[in-house]
Amino acid sequence: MSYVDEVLELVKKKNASEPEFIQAVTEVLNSLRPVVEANEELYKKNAILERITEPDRQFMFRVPWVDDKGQVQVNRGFRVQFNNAIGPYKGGLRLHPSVNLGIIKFLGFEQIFKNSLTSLPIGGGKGGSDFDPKGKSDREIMAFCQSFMTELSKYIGADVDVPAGDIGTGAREIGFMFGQYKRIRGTFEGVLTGKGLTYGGSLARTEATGYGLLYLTQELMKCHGESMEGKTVVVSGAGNVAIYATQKAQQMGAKVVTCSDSTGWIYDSEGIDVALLKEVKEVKRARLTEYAAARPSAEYHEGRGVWQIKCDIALPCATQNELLLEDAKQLVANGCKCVCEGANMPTTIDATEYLQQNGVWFVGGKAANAGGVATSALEMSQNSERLSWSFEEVDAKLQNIMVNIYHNIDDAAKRYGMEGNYVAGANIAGFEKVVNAMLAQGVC
Ligand code: NDP
Ligand code: 2IT
Repeated sequence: MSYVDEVLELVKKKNASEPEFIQAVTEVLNSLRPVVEANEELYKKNAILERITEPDRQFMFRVPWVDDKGQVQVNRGFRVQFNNAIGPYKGGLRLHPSVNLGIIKFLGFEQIFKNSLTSLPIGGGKGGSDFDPKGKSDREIMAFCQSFMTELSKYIGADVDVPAGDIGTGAREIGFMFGQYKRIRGTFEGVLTGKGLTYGGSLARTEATGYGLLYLTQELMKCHGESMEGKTVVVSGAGNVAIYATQKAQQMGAKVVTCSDSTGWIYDSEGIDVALLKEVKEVKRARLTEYAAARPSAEYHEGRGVWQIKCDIALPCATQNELLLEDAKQLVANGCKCVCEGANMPTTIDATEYLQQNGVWFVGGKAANAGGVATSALEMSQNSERLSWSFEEVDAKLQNIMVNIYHNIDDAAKRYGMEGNYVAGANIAGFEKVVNAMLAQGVC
């Protein structure tokens, strides 16, 4: 049995109740086969694959808080510190009822490779809670965030582990958590990214994941002799990533005709009105039915369905496993040329393979959505030098990073005879840097 297969079996056995983690590891290890085969003896002797698939440590803790009725509620908090070979642990905090250890581990594992691809010195980590922010008052959100940070503050620090936003965690939650960290630890430091602009946040961090996704997509199109101008784009999600992906795609001359949330989706034949979407989702925190009610060109549908809309480019920006094999078939049948992932692992493995086999240019989230964490690392740099850069400066760095990521993953795929397989290219390019650092640092 090959070394990759041995470790895959081990991971499946040791983490049998964590399907998303197994899915993420399977995708990565399968695509690393040529690299591992070329270095099998060295990697095996040093247990590189066993070490990279086992978190450095994982914290699980009780998060008690009091709701508006005076009732004590209890949630479960998580932080997984996966690998710090190339820098402090870095990754978001997800607040969603579906959160469990396996989900946080899959996200933390992916973060190792993504963060390596940014070319900046950040390791991989992730955290969150099964807390549901929907329908909670600002006071309840604050009570939860303060309790969550009371425990989390023991394990993080500006040079140790730097959390940020993810699903359900935006500027409001980061603000409450930062305040509590400062109060408990007594230090004003860059312990979180995605902070408000008046207390150490970076310009362009809010926009960075969505904008970065489009900078990479544009470069991919350009390298295939195409442009974004006049293209029809289908986006899923209606949160931070989806909103700024839609905005940038439209600035590039494309027409984005869909968005979706956890209850339904919108088809807007005139193109999504970003200002209205922001008002509905960022200000009112309401459902997409309110978007449809305010916009005559929009149709609202219950459930899921954006992938049935004819498009040139599809950008899944909501959550994991939201683009299935049947959706991939529909996209191919409708002539879709390109799929770039704004979300983490939104496409199932069989759907990914179907898209690749049918000539769709497919870039996975580790490369395509790396602009968010890259800009978080730029926020860390600004905090360290106690300076703030202009929007244009940060945005220019972000563009440069995303264009470089595209060329690095393209080159890595070519080096191993897999031209056009950007999934393999991203996993290989991300892995190479981490493995070199692990080997240099000895057994740890
Ligand atoms: P938000 O919470 O801002 O938005 C998430 C969106 O996805 C919402 O519209 C939400 O619907 C929808 N959604 C969430 N869960 C589900 C579900 N189970 N089924 C259907 N729809 C769902 O999160 P982000 O935009 O920040 O994150 C989106 C994705 O991008 C995630 O995979 C995240 O890990 C990834 N990502 C985020 C980065 C960032 O910087 N924020 C960076 C890199 C990746 P509703 O409005 O009803 O809640
Ligand atoms: O998945 C991700 O890369 C994020 N949620 C952003 C992490 C970060 O530290 O900015």
